[in-house]
Amino acid sequence: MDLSKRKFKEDFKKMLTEVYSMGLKESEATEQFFTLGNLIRSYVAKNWSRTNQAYIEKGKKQVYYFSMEFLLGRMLKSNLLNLGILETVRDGLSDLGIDLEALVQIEPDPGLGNGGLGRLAACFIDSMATSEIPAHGNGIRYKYGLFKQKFVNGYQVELPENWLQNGNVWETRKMHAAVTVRFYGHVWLEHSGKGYLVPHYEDAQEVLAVPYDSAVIGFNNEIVNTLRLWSAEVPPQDESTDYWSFIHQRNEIESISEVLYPDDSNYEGRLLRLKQEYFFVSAGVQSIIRHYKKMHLGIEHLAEKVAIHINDTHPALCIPELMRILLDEEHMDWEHAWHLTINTMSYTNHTIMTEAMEKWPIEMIQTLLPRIVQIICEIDRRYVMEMGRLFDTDLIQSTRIVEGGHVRMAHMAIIGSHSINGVAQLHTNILKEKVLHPFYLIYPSKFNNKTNGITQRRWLMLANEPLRHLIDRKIGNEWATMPTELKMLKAFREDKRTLQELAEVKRQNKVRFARFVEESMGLEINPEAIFDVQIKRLHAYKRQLLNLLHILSLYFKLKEHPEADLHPRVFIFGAKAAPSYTYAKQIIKLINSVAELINHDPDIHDKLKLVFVENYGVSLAERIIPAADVSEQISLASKEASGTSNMKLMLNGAVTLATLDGANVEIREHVGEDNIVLFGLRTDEVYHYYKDGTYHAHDYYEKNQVLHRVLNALIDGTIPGAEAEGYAIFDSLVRYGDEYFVLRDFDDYAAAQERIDRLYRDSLIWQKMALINIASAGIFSSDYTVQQYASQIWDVSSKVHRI
Ligand code: GFP
Repeated sequence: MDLSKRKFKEDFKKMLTEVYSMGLKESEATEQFFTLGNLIRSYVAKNWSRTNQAYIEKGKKQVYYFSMEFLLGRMLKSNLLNLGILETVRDGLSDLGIDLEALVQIEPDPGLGNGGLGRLAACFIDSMATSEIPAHGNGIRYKYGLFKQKFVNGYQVELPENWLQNGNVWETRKMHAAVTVRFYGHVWLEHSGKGYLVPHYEDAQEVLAVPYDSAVIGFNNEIVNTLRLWSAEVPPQDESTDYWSFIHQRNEIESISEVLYPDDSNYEGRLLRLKQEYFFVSAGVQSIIRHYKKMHLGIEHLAEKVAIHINDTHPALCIPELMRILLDEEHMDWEHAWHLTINTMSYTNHTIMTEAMEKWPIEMIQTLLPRIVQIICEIDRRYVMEMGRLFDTDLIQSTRIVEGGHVRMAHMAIIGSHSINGVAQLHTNILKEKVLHPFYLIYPSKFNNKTNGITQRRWLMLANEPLRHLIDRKIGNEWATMPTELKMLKAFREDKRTLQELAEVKRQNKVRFARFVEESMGLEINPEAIFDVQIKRLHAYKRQLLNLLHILSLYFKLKEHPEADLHPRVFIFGAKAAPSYTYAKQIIKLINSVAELINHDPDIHDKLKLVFVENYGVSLAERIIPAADVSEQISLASKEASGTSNMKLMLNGAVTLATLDGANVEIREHVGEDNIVLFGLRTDEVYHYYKDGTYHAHDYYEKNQVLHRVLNALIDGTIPGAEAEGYAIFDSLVRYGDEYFVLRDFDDYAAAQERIDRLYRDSLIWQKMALINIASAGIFSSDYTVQQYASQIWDVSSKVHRI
């Protein structure tokens, strides 16, 4: 948008007076932040309503991206950047004596997600608006986001994350668009006499779903899409309502949108999670149908104008819910409704881990959603009957939805959608050939791959301004929307000056991060060291433990040979463990205890440091990634569906140290073998071990001296404070089979780390690798990913840029 600095300053002062009745001098950062937020909203308002109107008037097909998680990060700078006014506002504020960065810190980082899946959804909505795809997010407005992580004595402690305490400046409550969602009670069907059945509900609990909309601003294109998050409230009561029963009901209803991930270690917690899933699905689908009707087309054309995307299985109830509406409210016959539903729905699988494959007990759904259970059972019955004619019984039994008293959500999502995609080529192949092979035999044409992506605007333009400026100087700034233009940087691969400038940018970022670590943790780290980063959810398959065992081996090496020729290293971890995942929490404690040991050992000086940042999330990622030299992507091959921190880190010039897992395989294709450091088992080798059962972790403990020493340290008191954890982890590796082949890959990993050490010593070689990584990262932009979803899955228009 066009905005002069003068006009901005006037608007800002005026808004401050209007909202707070304050002059500039009396105001503090909090008021200034909210003022700026409100001002941005006022700038966006016209384009937002224009975009919505245009979608209806032009009869555009619209996409609704259903996700339990949207891990947005702070939005202030991202909104300013996309509006094209970041520099104007920064300068204008500075004239007024205000530091934009200070206002940025006021905004809470809303943790409405857990890891890669939620952050992917956030990258997608940014890219969809920028690619001019008529697409909206649909999720839950959790009152409390993912817990705030604190380390107490090295243990993870979870504290509530009250992100809404001071209000959310970006959202608008849309009372007029509220809908009712029904739970519990009984339902019976009656013939209407007109050829359809009418459901009657008794004793159902009604919940008011109130949408809160936020603008999703496209980059410099005047498009503003919507992120709609639903909040659960008590419907208006009549005069006879008893006060105490109202309060009781209110608590129960409001708990639906209270927390992300209710405690799933008990029945109530699991029931609540199922409620959440149906709550936002039903509210979303109802509001889509209501909106669709504004186009005045018959319901039979729904799939021509609406695409609903199911992000992982959590929103899979979209399928029976749309069927419910088509059958019970639109009075369609089953065949037509089913055909329409399949054509509307598409589904992404994000993991092959069995624990994440949702299954709900049928009685639980029966109690909570009596009409939905009827529809699910009917979908299942027809599937068995119709497919049973074409395929053998075993195949149909293994793929049906209802089995062993459970509803298998992935099965429902596949059967009820026209498309299922994996999130990296390797992952999609594993789905087709292994995990979902029976479905692939039945529906080969539904399967397709869409490799994940990240938005280069947040992850480079905003997070790493020094690098952004360097790139702009070298190749211009078209990569903001045409990210593969970054490949032009390859022309500078032998240009010493550019490589030195790149080194200087990295150094500045490392100094900045080192300052942050010193201020927040009281720990001094040396910016000349290699900054080696592993940032992701804590999970055994991601193998933070492999990293830690190797750190211990370096520590012992330095203790025994203080003169050992190692380039100084700072190992940086950021990770949260799910509250009920004991093993992951034990690993956190162990990492913290090892950090205590190493960081305070005077023999080690600054040769080795271990930094475990507390409360890792989007804002911390934005600080860490620009400072990273090495990107640890060391999951057991076959287990990480894609990974996205691998893409963010390479885009910022880190060299990837990786197994051939997830999108690492594609990263290797693009950067070439010389610009990535690989190690470890390959997927086929892992499957081979599963088949022949010849992996004996204990042998590695017995025969490998370095490992023996390191593993013993877990149980012989070397690591003070983590005795119980040390034992548990030792047992998991040595006695109970080492599920994720940590010991098997250890030597190869250590050798790869030595290669890193050698490569880093030659600054020009290293910077050349960094440059090639940056230049090759464009293909991993979520702009391209969503453009492929648009054309190949949703059949909607987008502004497509050449790759
Ligand atoms: C999950 C998968 C990742 C994948 C993301 C997004 O994320 O491999 O990149 O979804 O598709 F595991 P996490 O929950 O592991 O963070």
